[in-house]
Amino acid sequence: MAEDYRDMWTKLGLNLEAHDALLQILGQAYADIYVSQKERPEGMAYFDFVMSEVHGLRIKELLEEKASGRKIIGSYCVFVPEEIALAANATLVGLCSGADFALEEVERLLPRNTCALIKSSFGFKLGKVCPFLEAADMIVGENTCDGKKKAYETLGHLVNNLYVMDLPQMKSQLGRNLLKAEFIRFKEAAEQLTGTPVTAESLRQAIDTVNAKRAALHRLSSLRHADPSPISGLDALLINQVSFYDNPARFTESVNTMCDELQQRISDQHGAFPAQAPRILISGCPQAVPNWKLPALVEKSGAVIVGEESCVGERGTRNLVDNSNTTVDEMIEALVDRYFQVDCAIFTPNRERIDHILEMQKAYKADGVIHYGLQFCQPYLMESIPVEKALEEQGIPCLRLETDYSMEDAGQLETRIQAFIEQLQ
Ligand code: BJ8
Repeated sequence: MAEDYRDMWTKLGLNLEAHDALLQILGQAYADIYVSQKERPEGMAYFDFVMSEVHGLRIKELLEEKASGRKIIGSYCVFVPEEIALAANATLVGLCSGADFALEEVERLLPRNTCALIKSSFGFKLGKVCPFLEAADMIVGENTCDGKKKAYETLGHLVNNLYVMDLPQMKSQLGRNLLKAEFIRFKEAAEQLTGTPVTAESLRQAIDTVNAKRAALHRLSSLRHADPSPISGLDALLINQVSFYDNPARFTESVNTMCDELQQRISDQHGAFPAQAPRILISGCPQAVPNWKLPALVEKSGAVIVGEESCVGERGTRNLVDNSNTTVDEMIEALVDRYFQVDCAIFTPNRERIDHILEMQKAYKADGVIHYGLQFCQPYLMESIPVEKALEEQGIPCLRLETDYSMEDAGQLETRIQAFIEQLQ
């Protein structure tokens, strides 16, 4: 890192030795997986820089925000509305849960058969290696899957200010009412944390900021409809991952600059992969940073990932909030309208998700779909079966994978992925 941040990390209470080890592994993985790619757009330089400074400059910025009176809220789920946090003078950051850490310690607190994402969130806390987590003034958990819901009961003893948001499980009127009540309760909690009331003006501005960020990501997605795709799936995933912790306005500008370049690439027929490369849609569990295992294996096998039906992808970003309202209450309604459409597998029934996968397959002209399920993730593994059936009915090849964050199964996965890709050619 350009500057020495060790003082800052010590003050945050990080375990410097463990943190050094983590950065070392991450730096190496990033060089091997990302920097080694060919035909990368120049605009990726910004995201490379953000990654290289993710525990440095970005944390320094957040601490400066805190010093000026702003608060930091950390979250694990795309149901937590960034708009409300921003309007209450707080910055929302995603707490990445994409790598194994301190597994032995984690498995003293959680059953072994807990998904890697939940274990990772504990590992980062127990190993004291996440400066975002340590810088956060409030951490928001949510009642989504049973694993997360129960794990937060234990996490509450490990972190200072855990706030748990209840979430509906059905897309009914009662479910919608619950989401609205919970958004209002979250607004009050954020206001109490920051001492800043949410006003119609601050909420409207926050809606505009987050809409602009999502619109830039929609633009990026639509450019990936092109054949050849102007950007690799790895790079597009990285941009989606960065969206969870970068400054929203700066991120939006950088994505739009990148999209200008991609537009030019499309006119020049300049792909990240050759035009005949098989096109893959990934669907399933979120791939939080630095979980790059699956896309690295797919793209190494010669296929290009053109879209992600995932919370770190289109499930998390699609739909904007109606910004034509004037009162806080109307704006909360508009937020509920938007967020209630997120088709997480915790909902039952969840036909919308299958329809969205079918829509995405068509729009992105995907030759096949890989369903990515984390081991022990009941909601997504259960849904992978009807997803596969719906795709098969349309004659679309589907490969269902179940994995975790370890590299132990990489060889086996690669063989299955290669066989699947061959079948598409
Ligand atoms: S809206 S997908 S971000 S809950 S992988 S922890 S489901 S056992 S992450 Fe998620 Fe919000 Fe839904 Fe999206 Fe549980 Fe499955 Fe683990 Fe998961």
